[in-house]
Amino acid sequence: MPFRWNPELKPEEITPEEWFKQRRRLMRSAALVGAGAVLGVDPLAAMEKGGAGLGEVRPGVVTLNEKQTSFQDASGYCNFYELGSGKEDPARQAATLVTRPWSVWIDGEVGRPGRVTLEELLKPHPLEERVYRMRCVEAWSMVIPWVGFPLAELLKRFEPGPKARYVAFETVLDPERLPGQKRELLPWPYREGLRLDEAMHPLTILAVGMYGRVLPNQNGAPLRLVVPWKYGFKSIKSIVRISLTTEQPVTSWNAHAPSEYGFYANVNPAVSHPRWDQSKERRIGEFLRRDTLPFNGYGDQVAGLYAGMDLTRDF
Ligand SMILES: Nc1nc2c(c(=O)[nH]1)N[C@H]1C(S)=C(S)[C@@H](COP(=O)(O)O)O[C@H]1N2
Ligand SMILES: [Mo]
Repeated sequence: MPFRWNPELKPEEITPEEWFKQRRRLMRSAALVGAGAVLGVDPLAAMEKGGAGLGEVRPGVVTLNEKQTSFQDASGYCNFYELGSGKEDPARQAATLVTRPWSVWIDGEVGRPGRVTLEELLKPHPLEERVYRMRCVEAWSMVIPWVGFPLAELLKRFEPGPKARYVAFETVLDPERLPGQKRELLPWPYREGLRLDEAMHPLTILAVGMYGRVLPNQNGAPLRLVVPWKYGFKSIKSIVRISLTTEQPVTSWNAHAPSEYGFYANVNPAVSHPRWDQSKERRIGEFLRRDTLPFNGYGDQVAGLYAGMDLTRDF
């Protein structure tokens, strides 16, 4: 059963334009008084106000000595089919995605299933910055400083049961907020899945921000997955449901075109895609293409998860 947006969760009496104005005000006062003083140290408070900042963000354990993609490119060149299939559509249509109030269902094989508000979900988890390489199956890549926390920490809180083997994720299903869902581009809601050990891997994070600020809607606000050794489509946006399952979950791209998009979707220069060469990539903002690395360069950390598997078959 797909998770339908529950209309009983009354949106606050606040329109996207008001959000925007409020945010501008906040940014202006932040510039005058100093960000710390205005935004405070509570990331939730800052987010609730629609603030541009996230409050306190720790430097992450994972960083990269590579040039970061500009914020403008990372927030302007997006894949988010629910907000249009062109790369610039999501940024243009971002305001239709109202992200407050927001809650997430955690269900399936967990000891403590239930619905939690975004605020409750984030409260126990300190935010940190992680600079990750991201590689889209369309052969472009970016380097993005995400702000988030390990998915493993969240899953542990809800106590995965002994039968849990996979984690399934769903994006909000609401054609008013995500008008692309009025067209049959993909089976909606957008769904993704990971094996439990992939989900628990310390590189796998849930992001609520990037470049030190709250995630722009087009990048998957208010909560998205980031799995840096897999093709971009695994990093599902605007999550409203996380289910622990025994069976391998259905994923939207795999259901749409199984010969093109596998369940694993590990970045692999040796396995070609019918439409895009996976051996090279164009880093957004650069001219010359560069070689794509196995597991997107994270092989030392993650290759062990796939020991004994044939990755040309389980692509
Ligand atoms: N819900 C949802 N999540 C999604 C997508 C989408 O269309 N819908 N696109 C995916 C793809 S193909 C990529 S490459 C990344 C892009 O993330 P970005 O736009 O923040 O760079 O988001 C992924 N997550
Ligand atoms: Mo992608």
